[in-house]
Amino acid sequence: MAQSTIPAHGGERVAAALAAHGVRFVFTLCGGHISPILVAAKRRGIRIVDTRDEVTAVFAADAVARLTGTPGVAAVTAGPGLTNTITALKNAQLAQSPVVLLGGAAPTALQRRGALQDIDQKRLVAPHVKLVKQVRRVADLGPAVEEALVVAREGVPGPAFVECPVDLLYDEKLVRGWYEDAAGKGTSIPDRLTRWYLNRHVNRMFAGSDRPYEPVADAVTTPEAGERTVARAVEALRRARQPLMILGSQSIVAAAEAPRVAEAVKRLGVPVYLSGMARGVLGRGADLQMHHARRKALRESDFVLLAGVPCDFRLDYGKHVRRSATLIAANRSRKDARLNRKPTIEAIGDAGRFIVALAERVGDERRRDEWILSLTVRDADREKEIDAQAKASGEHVNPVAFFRAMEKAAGENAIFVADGGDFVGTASYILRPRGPLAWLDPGAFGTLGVGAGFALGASVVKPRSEVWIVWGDGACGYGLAEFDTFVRHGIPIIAVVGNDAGWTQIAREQVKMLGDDVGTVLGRTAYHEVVKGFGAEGVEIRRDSEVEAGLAEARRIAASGKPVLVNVWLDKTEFREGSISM
Ligand SMILES: Cc1ncc(C[n+]2csc(CCOP(=O)(O)OP(=O)(O)O)c2C)c(N)n1
Ligand SMILES: [Mg+2]
Repeated sequence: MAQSTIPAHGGERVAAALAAHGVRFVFTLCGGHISPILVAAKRRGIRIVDTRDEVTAVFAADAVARLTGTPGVAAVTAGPGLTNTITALKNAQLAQSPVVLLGGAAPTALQRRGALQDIDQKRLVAPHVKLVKQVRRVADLGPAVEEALVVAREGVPGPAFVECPVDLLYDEKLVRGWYEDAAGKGTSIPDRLTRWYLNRHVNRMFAGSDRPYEPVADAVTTPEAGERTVARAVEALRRARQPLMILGSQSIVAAAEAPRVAEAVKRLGVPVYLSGMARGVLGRGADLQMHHARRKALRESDFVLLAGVPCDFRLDYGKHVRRSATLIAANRSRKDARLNRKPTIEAIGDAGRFIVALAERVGDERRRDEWILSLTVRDADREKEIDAQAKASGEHVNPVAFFRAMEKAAGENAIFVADGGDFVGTASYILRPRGPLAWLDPGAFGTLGVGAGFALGASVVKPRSEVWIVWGDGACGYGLAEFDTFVRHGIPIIAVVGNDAGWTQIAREQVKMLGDDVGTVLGRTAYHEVVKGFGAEGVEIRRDSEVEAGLAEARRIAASGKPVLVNVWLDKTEFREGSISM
C-alpha cells in the first residue's frame, strides 16, 4: 500500500516516526486511548506485542533498548495504564536504558473536567524520565515522538514520555464529528459560545496537519572524553603495577560496539571484573576476567578504572578502592563519575569508547604476570570452594549444584535473565554468560519482577537465542501471568523457578536479627502446573538426581517452540550467608 506523506490520522504520524527510527516492536496493553497507534504501527510492519500488565510492556521495552541500543518502545493507555508502568520506568531510568513510553490521554478539551482516566500525567511521570512531551496539535505528534527517540539515546540514556491525547490520534472528520455532537444544536447564547469555542479548539488541534510529514532519523552522536584525558589515563596506566578495571552496563550502552570494547579489554591486558549488562562481554573463560573476591582485588590495586560504574552501594560507596590508588571514572554522567568519591581522572563520555581509545595507545610493553596470577589463583580457590558446596546433598536440590548443571546444559546462544533474591545471587556466581549482551538483570534499582518483561523483550529481538529466566519463587509471582503472553506470541522462554517456599534473601536476615519470619513465607506452590493453564509446559524437579534430565526436557520443549517453567525444589544452603539483603 502506498503511504501518503500526509498521514491519514495522528496514530499514523506516531507510527511513521517510530518506523523511520528503526523501531521494530511496540509492547503494549490495549486501551481505547491508544488504539490508532497500535493499528497504524502494525500496518507499518511494527510487531505489536500485547502483555498482561503495563509494567511488563515497559520492562520488555527496556530489554530491547539494552540489547539493541535502539530505543525500546511501549504504548499504554491513559491513567491506570500509565500508573502501572512507574516501577519499570524508574528501573529504566536508574539502569540508563533508552525507553520511549507513549501514553494515551483524555481528549484535549475535556482534560481536568472529570474525563475518564484523566489525571495529571506529567507530574506523575516527570521525575522518572528525561523528557515529557504533552502534544496538543496533530502536526506535533510525529516530531514529538522523534524527539523522544533521540533524547532517550543521547548523553546519559534514559526513558522519555510522550503523551498523546486521544482526539489527536483519530481521523479529522471523525474528531470534528465528536466535537460537533458535544457542542449540541442549541441556539442560546451559551450554546453558541460553546460551539464557537470548541470549533476554534478543533481548528487549533488540526492546524498544519494538511502539510506533508516526513520523519528524518538523525544519528545520535556518542559523547567521548577528550584526547588529553585519554593521554593522562595512558600515563597512569603505564606506571601502574596492579591495575584493575570494572566494566558496567554503560560501557556497552552502544550495543553494536560491544565486540570492539571486548577486543580493547583483551588488548589492554588489565584484569577485569564485569557487572550488569557487561557481564559476558568477553565470552566464557577469558583469562583476564575475574569472578570472585572483587573487594579484595580493589583494595590491592593501585590503578582502578571504573568504566560506566558509579561508586554506589555495590562498591561500598567507593570505600573498596584504596585512597592512594589512581581512580579513573569513565562515565557519560558527571554526577555518577563523582558519586561519593572524587576520581583522580574524570573521563566524561562513553565508557566503552574510552576503553577503545586507551587500548589504541597502550601497547603490551608492561607485563603484570604476577598480579594476574595472584588474582587467578584466588579465583580458582573460590571455584574449588563452590565445587565443595555443590557436593552437599540434602532432601531436595542443592542450588549450587543446580547452577553448575544449568551452566553445562544451557546452549551457546543462551541469554540469562535474573530476577530474584538468593537464587539469583547464587546464579550470578556460577552461570557464565555466553557473550556480550547475554545477561540481563534489573540494575541499580534492585527491582523484583523484571523477569517476564525482560525475557519477552530479549526473545523478540533475539529469536534464535535460548532465553532463560532465573526466577526466585517470590519474584516469579509478579510475572507468572505473562506465560499467557509467551504462549500467544509463540515465545519459547525457559523459566527456572528456585522454589524455596519463601522470600529467602529477606527471611535470612529478618529471622536472625528480629526472630520472626512474618511476611517472608510462601508455599511449595506448583508453579509448573499454573503455567499449564496458560497453555505452556511445566517440569518439576525435586531431587538432585532429576536435574540433568529435567533441564534437557525443558530445552527440548523450548526448541519445539513452546514456553516452559521448571519448578525446582530447593534445599537451604549456606552459600549466601552474610550477603546483602535490601
Ligand atoms: C519490587 C521489590 N519488592 C521487594 C523487594 C525486596 N526483596 C529483595 S530480595 C527479596 C526476596 C526474593 O525472594 P525470591 O524471589 O523467592 O528469591 P530467594 O531470595 O528466595 O531466592 C525481596 C522481597 C525488592 N527488591 N523489589
Ligand atoms: Mg524464594
